[in-house]
Amino acid sequence: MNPLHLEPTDALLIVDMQYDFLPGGSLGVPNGDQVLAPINRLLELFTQQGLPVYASRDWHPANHCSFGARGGPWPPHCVAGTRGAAFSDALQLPPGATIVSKADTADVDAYSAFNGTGLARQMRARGVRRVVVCGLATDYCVLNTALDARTDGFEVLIVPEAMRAVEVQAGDGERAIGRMVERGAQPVQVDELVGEA
Ligand code: VGL
Ligand code: ZN
Repeated sequence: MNPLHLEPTDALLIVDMQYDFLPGGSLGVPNGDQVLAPINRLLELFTQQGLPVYASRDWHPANHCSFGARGGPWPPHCVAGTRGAAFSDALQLPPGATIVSKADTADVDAYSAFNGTGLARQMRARGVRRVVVCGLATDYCVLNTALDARTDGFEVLIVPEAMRAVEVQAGDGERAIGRMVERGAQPVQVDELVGEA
């Protein structure tokens, strides 16, 4: 395997590891719990290296426009302050992690952690140039987050083993990975990532 050295300008961005997206949650992603172990390995690596960690969360009001009652495509999920909106306790977030709440007003949805959050500005202010993206779900929030990271000028590494897809249609996960790669995101395995050179 090709060792890929982390750099001081790297950041980890964990997308939406919340109970409602895990099996048993109101919008449970199939096998979503399988990403906890690889994400915790990424967390250990980034924390050891003193690199910044960002964790996004879907943080909807109870009357959010993406919910069926308002004509949206999804069951109610990740209502701010509820258990379903909490990060999984199995996710070993370090105390210094930056939490990024998104889609937190009733009439706007945002799949991307960069959409309406000021995240790009925050990252740039911290000197981040490359973002390692993982989490849930590959075909919605991970996809849009990785594409926005590219649009905002960041280099992007994606970690397929550390993401899972909703797959409203079979193949959506693989198609999403293809779209990210097409836009310059580079797939990597956790085992390939090693400490700063
Ligand atoms: C997501 C559907 C609705 C996600 C969020 O985190 O991928 N998917 N809201
Ligand atoms: Zn949502």
